[in-house]
Amino acid sequence: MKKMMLIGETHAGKSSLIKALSGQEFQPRRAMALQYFGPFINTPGEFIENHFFFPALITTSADCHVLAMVQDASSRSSLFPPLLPRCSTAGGRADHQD
Ligand SMILES: Nc1nc2c(ncn2[C@@H]2O[C@H](COP(=O)(O)OP(=O)(O)O)[C@@H](O)[C@H]2O)c(=O)[nH]1
Ligand SMILES: [Mg+2]
Repeated sequence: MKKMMLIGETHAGKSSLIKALSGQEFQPRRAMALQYFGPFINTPGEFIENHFFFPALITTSADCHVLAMVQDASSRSSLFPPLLPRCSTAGGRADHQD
């Protein structure tokens, strides 16, 4: 099954997006842990807010086909570095055929 991992700051809207895409069955957990739900991998906001957790993000992303970077459109700042999308396709997923 193809997996989509969602990353983004706390309150960016990751859990709401999974809920919308999965038909409202998703129950987000408050615990600061990865949450697997069908094809979705939800990550805590802390994983992108604290560089201490970057290794966990990188390791988990190896298990997913799509990396969704969720950004609060009303926020004046973003933690995503401009070149992050290019880095995340460097592993060869970008030319994956299926
Ligand atoms: N206006 C607006 N609010 C949203 C949207 N998506 C999520 N929210 C609200 O933003 C807050 C944080 O959303 P949540 O999904 O818990 O963010 P997460 O911490 O990234 O999982 C909640 O109060 C949501 O109701 C959206 O598309 N528009
Ligand atoms: Mg959440």
